[in-house]
Amino acid sequence: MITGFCDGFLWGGATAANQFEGGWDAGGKGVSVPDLCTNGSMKNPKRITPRMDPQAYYPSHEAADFYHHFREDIRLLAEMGFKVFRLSIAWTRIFPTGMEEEPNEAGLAFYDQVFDECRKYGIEPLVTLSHYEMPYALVEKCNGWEGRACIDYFLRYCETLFIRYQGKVKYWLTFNEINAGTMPMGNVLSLGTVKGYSGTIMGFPDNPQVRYQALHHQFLASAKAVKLAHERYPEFRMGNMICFLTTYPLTCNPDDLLKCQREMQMTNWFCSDVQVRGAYPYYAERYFAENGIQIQMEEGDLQLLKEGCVDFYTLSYYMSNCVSDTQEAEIVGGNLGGGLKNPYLQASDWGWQIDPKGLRYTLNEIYGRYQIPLMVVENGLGALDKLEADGAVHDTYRIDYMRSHIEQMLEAVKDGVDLMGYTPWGCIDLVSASTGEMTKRYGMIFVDKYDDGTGTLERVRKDSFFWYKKVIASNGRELD
Ligand code: BGP
Repeated sequence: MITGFCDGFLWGGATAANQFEGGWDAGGKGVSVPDLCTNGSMKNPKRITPRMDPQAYYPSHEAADFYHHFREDIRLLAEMGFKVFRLSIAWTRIFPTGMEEEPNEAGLAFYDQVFDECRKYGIEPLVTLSHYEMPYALVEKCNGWEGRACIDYFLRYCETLFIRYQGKVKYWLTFNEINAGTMPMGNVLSLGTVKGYSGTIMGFPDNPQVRYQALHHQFLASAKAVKLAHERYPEFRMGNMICFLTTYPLTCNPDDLLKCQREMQMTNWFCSDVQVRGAYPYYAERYFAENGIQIQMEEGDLQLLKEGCVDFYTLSYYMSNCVSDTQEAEIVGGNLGGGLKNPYLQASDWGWQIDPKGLRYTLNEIYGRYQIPLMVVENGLGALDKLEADGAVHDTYRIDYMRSHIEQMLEAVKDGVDLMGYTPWGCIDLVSASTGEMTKRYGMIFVDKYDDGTGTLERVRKDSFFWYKKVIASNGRELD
């Protein structure tokens, strides 16, 4: 029986360009969808504006300013003992409108420096090609991913990155949380199907036909990128990325169980069935028919999906929810979508239900279905941290959260799951994707930056920094 994390387990942390980098117009960078998203909160949802509103505050513009702090930040990650650093490349830094023939050299040079800095400390970069940030010019041109033309624009971008960084990057993820496209929130976050829209990100008039068509184009783009990598760069390892929203039936009434199964299928399994198995799953046909969805395909599309299957499966896991077809229950919030309250679980300050054992269950379910290596590339607790007068941040609640999830990952490993690594979210404080807040902090490193844009941007090691350092040094054996 396996008794611990494998040698070479990839311990690290995760970020995304639009929430972390800042420098939104530096070095020739173009405007992306999140650059037009204002700040918000749980009560006041953030808005997207088709043009910059001089009265509004746009948190991505400076974010945590990794753009100007990357050397210091990577040094701190190295001090924690990181083996891997998950980051995304901003498409608009490389192709400002997404449509140029030639890439922007200043953007490419920036990531050269970042990867060189990682390598200096023996940190393996794990690069997300697209993390919630479509070039806004492509929204205007073809309503984001609804336009089939995006596939070729994206491929040119991927090819440019593969050529440039082939000696520096081995692990790639195609689309962050691609299953966001199965939910209305996906319109703004991942699909860019918001041409001309001005309003809150929740208030967007959803059209499932458009969403699933756009998602089909993302599937093809992902498959093409994977196929290209496999053909030309056999040393690359290509992964998908799913926002895993673990769902339980609220009761043992068979109607609740069937509802739960349907939700698990279309929310969690649908996209990875396409990306791992290379074909639309059987249950999608009925869902499409009953929801008036007809996906337009061209000859060769289905073949391409077969030829672009990923090598490993990655997920974000923060919480679980219940569903019921038979009973009313309190509604709780959550990542991309909420659900019903589980009486056995506690929730975070933002209402996300904390469920470490659900992670063990989830990893077993995924591995049982696909039997390819897995990696948890996001997990963590968004919390209100306090910088004390003595300069410390005592985030014991975060340590408790992480410890309990790592313990359950270890149980999953003992169960026989092939787990490659763990990159908790927002290892350095950054902007929240759902609310645009800075106060919703995930990091083990505090960034002196606040919701109104003030702050010195100074970096401070939290208590969790020292704890996680010990965890990594002991390969997950010392969790106290
Ligand atoms: C995931 C996203 C991340 C990240 C995280 C936490 O859905 O991939 O970009 O932000 O959730 O969510 P939030 O920032 O809304 O707390």
